[in-house]
Amino acid sequence: MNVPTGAAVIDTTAPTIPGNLSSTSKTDTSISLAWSASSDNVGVTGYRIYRNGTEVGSTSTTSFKDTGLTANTTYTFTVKAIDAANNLSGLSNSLQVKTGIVGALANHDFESGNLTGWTIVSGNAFGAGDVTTDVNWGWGGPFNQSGSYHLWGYKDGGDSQVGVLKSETFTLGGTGAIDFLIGGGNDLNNLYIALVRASDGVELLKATGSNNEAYSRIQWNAASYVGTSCYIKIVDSATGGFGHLNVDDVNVPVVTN
Ligand SMILES: [Ca+2]
Ligand SMILES: [Ca+2]
Ligand SMILES: [Ca+2]
Repeated sequence: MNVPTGAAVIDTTAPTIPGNLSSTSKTDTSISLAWSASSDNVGVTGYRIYRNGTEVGSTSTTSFKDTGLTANTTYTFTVKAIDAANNLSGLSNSLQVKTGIVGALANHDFESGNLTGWTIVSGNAFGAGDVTTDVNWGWGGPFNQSGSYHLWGYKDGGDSQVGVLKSETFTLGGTGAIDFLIGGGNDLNNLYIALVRASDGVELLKATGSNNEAYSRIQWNAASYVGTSCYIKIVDSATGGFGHLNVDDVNVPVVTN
């Protein structure tokens, strides 16, 4: 290139149009987007993201999370690439995405009278025979369960059984506030309920009982995991005295379409 010394090279060539704009995940209040990179004669410096035609953010990467949205609402997204000389590409493909709504975990209160919505991962500590309407445990009471049915791990098989039960897999929504009733033995290593990240099985939050058959309510702040695919896991690896767990009314804000 023959450029006079001291003269600026003026770049007037815009980047190529970003391709394949798609949604990678969503909650009731956010939508995550991704697209394929643009190219440019000098270099792409970033991307501008438009929601319903209004710019809502920019990024130097090829993904963006739009937040603060309204549940159950359809939004239209487009993206443009930009270079160092502020040349803007044309608009990407237009993508319509509807935010989710927040619902309850399937059979979160065991009011079906069985383990519908839950999966026995291993063992027999938790079975349909443990879902009971009992209000007393035989030598005392009451449990103070929610509604009629609850999961009394001792009911069918006593303390000696071990096993693992899990809920459906869900995307955590709302504010990430989770609460549930728990009773039974106190052993955080062997008797616990956990919020588990589905992608790698990591237990994000855990709680155990307090050596009391009656229920206590536990509250978790899982705000930092909103948008994450998770499930609830209930574990009994204990076989001795108070080697069981009781669970009911597992309130989780779950994103549904
Ligand atoms: Ca350029
Ligand atoms: Ca119940
Ligand atoms: Ca047990």
